[in-house]
Amino acid sequence: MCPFNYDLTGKKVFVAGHRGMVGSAIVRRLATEDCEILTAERKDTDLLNEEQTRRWLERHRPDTVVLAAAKVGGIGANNALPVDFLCENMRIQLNVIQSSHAVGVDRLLFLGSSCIYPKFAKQPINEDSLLSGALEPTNEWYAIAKIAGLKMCQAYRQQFGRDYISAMPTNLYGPGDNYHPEHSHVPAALLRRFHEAKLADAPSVAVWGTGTPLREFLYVDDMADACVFLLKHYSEREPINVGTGDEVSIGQFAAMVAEAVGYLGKLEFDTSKPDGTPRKLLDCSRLLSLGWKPKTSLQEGLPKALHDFLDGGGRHLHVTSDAAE
Ligand code: GFB
Repeated sequence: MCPFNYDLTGKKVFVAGHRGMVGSAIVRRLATEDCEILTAERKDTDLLNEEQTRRWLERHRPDTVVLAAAKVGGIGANNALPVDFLCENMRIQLNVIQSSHAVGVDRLLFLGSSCIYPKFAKQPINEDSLLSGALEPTNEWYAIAKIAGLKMCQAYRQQFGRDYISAMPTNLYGPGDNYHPEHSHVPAALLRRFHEAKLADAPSVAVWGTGTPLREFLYVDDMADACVFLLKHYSEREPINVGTGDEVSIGQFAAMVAEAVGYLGKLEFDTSKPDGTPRKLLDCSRLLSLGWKPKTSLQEGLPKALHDFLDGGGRHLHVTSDAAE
């Protein structure tokens, strides 16, 4: 159980990236706490702009910052846009973390990604395997930026005593996802593609890669719950993994999505597309030992994600970024 306790009561909590899948889930979750939630609209405050970020933080002076703003996307987007993934993420992190320190924010939660760990890390992946081997090439740009972000948190802790912490989520899915056909992550991509194939009565549908890679999927509202838990109970230099402990092959996952959608055609693996990392199951014993665990199984979460897709219609179809994961 956790000895550290941070009381959110009456605190001003800035959620950077509140329009993204993770940021919006964190706002939903924080709404159940007795705190004041602050958000900044991109049209007024662009977190890629240092001056605008600094001015916003000076004006609002939050007690706590959750950095959920990022350029995100699946394997296709990471491969196609390395400059965007590296530079935009580095810039957002620099602006938000530096300015938070400058205006006196003492507590900040940075959200990274399981792709920070080496491609062939020992499984399940422990936080200590950071920087112990080469990264997966399809997402090394994003991974390098996220590693820099968590290192910034550690550096501000070491040099200025700031209580800046980092959480590393596994692959996320759920309401507010990006349903872009090429740039999304696998859950949103397949929900959309299978739904469209069902409507078109298509005899078969493509699934990228060989179907053999293993992935762990966490429902985004569970991730948001973990973030609030960590804000309240975690105050260490080391990053902390957030996952479910369960993994499925992409082939099994595709079959589950097809079932949730009600698509009865054939799944065809397109091996001209990349598989990415073969396996990345997180070791979440550090988080479990503090007393947190996920609630939503894939069987429960996938229908909710499908509902969001059907409900949102075209709302998300052309969004390419702004959530962290
Ligand atoms: O979700 P995804 O892009 O993330 O792909 P990664 C996961 C697996 O699903 C890969 C396969 O093996 C893909 O080849 N897949 C099958 C598909 N069909 C599709 C499809 O239609 N779209 C997509 N996107 N994948 C990401 C990183 O890697 O993980 C990010 O690129 C981030 O930077 C995220 O770290 C958590 O797990 O491969």
